[in-house]
Amino acid sequence: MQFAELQQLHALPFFDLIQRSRRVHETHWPENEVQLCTLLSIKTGGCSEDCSYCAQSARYSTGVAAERLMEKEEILDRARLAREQGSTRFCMGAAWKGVKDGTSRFEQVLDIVSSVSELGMEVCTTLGELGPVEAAKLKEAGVTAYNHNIDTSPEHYANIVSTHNFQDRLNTLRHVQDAGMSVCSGGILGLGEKTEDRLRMLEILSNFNPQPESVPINSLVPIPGTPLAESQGVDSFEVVRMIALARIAVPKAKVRLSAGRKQMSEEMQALCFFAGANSIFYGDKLLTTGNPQSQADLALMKKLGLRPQQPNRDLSAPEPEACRPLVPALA
Ligand code: SAM
Ligand code: DTB
Ligand code: SF4
Repeated sequence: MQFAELQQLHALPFFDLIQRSRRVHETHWPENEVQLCTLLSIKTGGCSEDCSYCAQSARYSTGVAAERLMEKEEILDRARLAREQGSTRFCMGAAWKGVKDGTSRFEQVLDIVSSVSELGMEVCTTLGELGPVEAAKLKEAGVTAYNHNIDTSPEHYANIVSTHNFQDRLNTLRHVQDAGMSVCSGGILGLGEKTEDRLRMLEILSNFNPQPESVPINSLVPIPGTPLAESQGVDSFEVVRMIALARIAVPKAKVRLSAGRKQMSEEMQALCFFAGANSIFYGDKLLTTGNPQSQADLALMKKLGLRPQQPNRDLSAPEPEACRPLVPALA
C-alpha cells in the first residue's frame, strides 16, 4: 500500500475507518480469535545500543541491571508454564546489538531454541542484528518467526537511535526472509513522531514481500532515565486508527496490540480488537515493564466473546511474490 492511500484512509472519519478495517478483518480473520504470545527476556539489560525509548540500554540509568543469559532449564520451565496457560507462541528477547556465529553465546541460544521448539509452540526470538549465517542457523534450530521492529519511519529513525540505522534493520529483515523464518516487524507509537512518520512506517511494512506475518504495534511505555521519559502519550483514538490502518495495509498479519496495554482501558482494547488487533502479549510482564494479569485478559476476552487462537500447525513462512523486491528500497 502506498503512502497516499494510507493518508486518505487516515483522513476518514473515525467510524468510517474502523468500519473498513473491520470488513478486512472479517474477510481474513472471521473466527473471533486472539493469539496469545508469551514474552520472556532471556538476557536483560546492559545493551550497547542507544535506542532512546529502551530500559535496557547501558547508556541510561533506568534501574535495570545487566544480567547474564538465563539458564536453559529455567527458560524451559517458563516455556512449559506458558504452554499450560494457553500460550501458542513463545518469544525470547535479548538485549543485544546482535548475535554472531562462532560465539559461545550464539551456540547457547541455538541450544535453547532447539529445546524450546520441541514443546510444540511457535518459537519467536528477538536478538538484534543477524547476518545470513546466523539467520539460517536459527531457522535450522527451530525458530518460526523473528521479531525485529522498524519502529518508526526511516526519516525519524535517526532521532531515536544513533548506534545503528534504518538500513541495518532492513538488512536483518532480509536475512530473516532469506532463511525462511516468518518476519515479525512493527513499531512504537509515541516517539515524538508525526502522523506522516506512522503512515510511512506502515507503508514500508506493507511493502515487504511477503508481507510480515505479524505486526506488533507498541505504545511507548515511558521509562524514567531514558531521553523519552517525559514523552506525551498518544491519543487513544490515534492508536485505534493505527491498528485499523495496519489491518487494512497488512490484511493477513497478526496485528499485535503490544506494549502499553496495561495503561489502556478495557473499552479501548475492545475497540482495538474490533478495528483489527488479533494478538496480544499474555502474562504479567513484557521484558522489563508490566502487562495486564493473565486472568484479567482471559476475563476481557470472555466478555467480548473472543477465544484464544489455536496453535498454527503450519509453521512455514509465507512465500514471496515473484518479480517484486523482498525488502522495500529506501528512496
Ligand atoms: N534488542 C532487540 C532489538 O532491538 O530488536 C530486541 C529487544 S527490543 C526491546 C524489542 C522491541 O521492543 C523494540 O524494537 C521496541 O519496538 C519495543 N520496545 C522496547 N522498549 C519499549 C518501550 N519502552 N515501550 C514500547 N515498546 C518498547
Ligand atoms: C515487541 O514489538 N514488543 C515486545 C517484543 N516485541 C519484544 C517488547 C515490548 C517491550 C516493552 C518495554 C519493556 O518491557 O522493557
Ligand atoms: Fe538494545 Fe534492543 Fe533496547 Fe535497542 S531496543 S537498546 S537494541 S535491547
